[in-house]
Amino acid sequence: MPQLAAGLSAEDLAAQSMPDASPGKWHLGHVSWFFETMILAGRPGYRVVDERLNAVFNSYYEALGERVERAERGLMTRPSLAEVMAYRAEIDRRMEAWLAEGPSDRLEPYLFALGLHHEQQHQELFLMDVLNLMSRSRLDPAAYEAEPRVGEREARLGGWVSFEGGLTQIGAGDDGFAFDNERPAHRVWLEPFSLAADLTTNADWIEFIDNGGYRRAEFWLADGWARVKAQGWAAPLYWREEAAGWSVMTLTGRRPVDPTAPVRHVSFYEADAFARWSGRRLPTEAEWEQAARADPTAFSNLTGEVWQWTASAYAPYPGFYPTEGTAAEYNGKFMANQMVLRGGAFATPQGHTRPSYRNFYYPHQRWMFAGVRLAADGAVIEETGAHDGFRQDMIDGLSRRVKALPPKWFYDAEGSRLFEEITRLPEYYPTRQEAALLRRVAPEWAGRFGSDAVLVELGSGASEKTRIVLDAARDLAAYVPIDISPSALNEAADRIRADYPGLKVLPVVGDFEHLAAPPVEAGQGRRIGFFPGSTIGNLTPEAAVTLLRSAREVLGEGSLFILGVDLVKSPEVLVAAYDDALGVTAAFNRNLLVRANRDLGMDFEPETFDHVALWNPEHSRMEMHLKATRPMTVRLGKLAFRFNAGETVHTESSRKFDEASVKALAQAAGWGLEAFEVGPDPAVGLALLVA
Ligand code: SAH
Ligand code: AVI
Repeated sequence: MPQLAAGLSAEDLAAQSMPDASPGKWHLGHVSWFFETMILAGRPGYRVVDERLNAVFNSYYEALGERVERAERGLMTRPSLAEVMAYRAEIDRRMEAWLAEGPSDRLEPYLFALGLHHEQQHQELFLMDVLNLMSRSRLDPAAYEAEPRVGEREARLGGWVSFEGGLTQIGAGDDGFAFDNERPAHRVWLEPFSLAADLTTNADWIEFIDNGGYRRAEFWLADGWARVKAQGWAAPLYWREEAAGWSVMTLTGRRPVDPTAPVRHVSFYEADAFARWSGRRLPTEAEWEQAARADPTAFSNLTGEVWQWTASAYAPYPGFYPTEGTAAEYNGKFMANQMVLRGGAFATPQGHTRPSYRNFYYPHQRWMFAGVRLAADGAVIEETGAHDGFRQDMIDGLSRRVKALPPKWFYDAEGSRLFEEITRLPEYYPTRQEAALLRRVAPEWAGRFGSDAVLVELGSGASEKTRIVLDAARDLAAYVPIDISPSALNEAADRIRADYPGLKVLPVVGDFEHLAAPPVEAGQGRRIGFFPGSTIGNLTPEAAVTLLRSAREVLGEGSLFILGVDLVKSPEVLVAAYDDALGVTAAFNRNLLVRANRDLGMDFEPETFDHVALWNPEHSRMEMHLKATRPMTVRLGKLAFRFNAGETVHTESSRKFDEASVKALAQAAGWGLEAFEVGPDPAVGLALLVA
């Protein structure tokens, strides 16, 4: 074969047209042909429905005679769809008769199951091929209004899941249906490894592109680099760069690339280059299977989203033997030059896949629903960049139909300083009112702590209210303030150390939604949780229950918990507290954008966003929003987020409670409500909970 540019043959170049895809009606005929050929034709005296259709619907079976080559299938205008459907109806009729009669030998039941699984494979192929055809149209057609999916996409879990490795077993056992290539089950040795909890996203891929991923040969296998050059790969298949950013062809038409969605339509070569660029690698198929069997709930989208490339060549397992008879050509004869993919795609029929399932494609192919889950050697201690969480929340939050950001990102050094300024404003009553109420109840409640108790404060900020508790409980063993804002936390810890010399002060920088046990130096004394300021109201009701439940678990049986809540009151008083005359709360709100510009290199113009504070009676909460005063596009690297004039980002909710809602919250989280005290107007409440 003559060799062309970069070692690619004419055949390789022809692959840019689509020799792998078949017309829909071919799939329809072929799946019925399979039943006829594999089962019915084996019976003595059987007469085929139409001899000529054999060559049309035979996919790749050498033993079954002549056939139309795959790349030519699209050229056939006959048989017509009506003829194909008539053929299918006739095969269905004959198969029903076969079913009524029952199998005549040991192999037939397996071939029947194989035929059903084969048909499911073609259901997915059908969608792959339809999408490929659509991608070639200048009209950007859409086949569906909503993507046909086997189930909902699962939310990201974050981080890595580590496995010790050792001797394990992979492959399908004798029970249930499996393809011949999944057998026999056999032992393999695994070194310690980790697998990413989540699939690689489009945002990750855009970073790879922006970082020269498709231009830097050092990331690529030689064969892959030859493809990049010869076929001009610069992004996944179906992606197009437009003024507004990347778009992608989908079954629902051409759409903006969703940065939060798992990447699709990448070849093995691209997956491998991406992994090398990431400083990671692709998992072996044995690692993938072991992880999927041992800890399936530790991962998101193991199946139901994309097939995941592995680093394993598609080869026979030790002891492999092909299915007897004509179906011998089903899998085994492809065991060279292809790579294994594991998992399952959004378009894979329900129940079709299993942990031992081995999908396989050539390393350059991209039209299937294939993506990436990274792996690494040994245990991965999460060394996330300082701003990774903020970046991820920003991408997720601005990609939503109703834009929103978690309020925890308010608290950089400037945000913490602005919050302290808020607490001194005449309109912001909660801090003063809560401090006064705490002074009233603290002596009695501290009397229940016992000696050597450990005060664990969530979202401690400046630790000002803490002093009221410390003054009332002089025999505390330790104080453990937890806050996401390092500057506020450490400065407060220093001040408390200076003013309470006998007290062990053990600050923990962290997210109180991921609570860990107090440091061992705190000792074993009774744990007293302290969560003032109505910061619990900044969480969704579900997250509030989750946090209190995990606090109960971490603080342990017999612990106490002092919870501060703001109470429902007149909207005028509430709105004034969140929209003060001096504009400090507005500055606090806009500081989120200032922070995004500094930490993430974004290009918000904070002054073009209005501060909005409103009372939402339906959810019993104050809301803060930032409202775009004109249409604009904001960028995060190559990602672009569009704002219409008047569109808002919801930056904070502050839920307001009453005694009944506090009691319900405490009980849902497994705490008992021991006491509930309410101060004078504008009223706030303090609850004492017991584990
Ligand atoms: N407890 C103080 C401060 C309340 S302001 C008071 O009542 O006045 C809220 C505090 O919680 C801030 O210091 C902020 O940095 C912190 N915070 C907000 N979200 C957090 C999170 N997810 N994890 C840890 N700290 C958080
Ligand atoms: C920390 N948190 C309880 C405050 C609140 O009232 O929701 C934050 C705040 N937002 C605007 N002003 C103060």
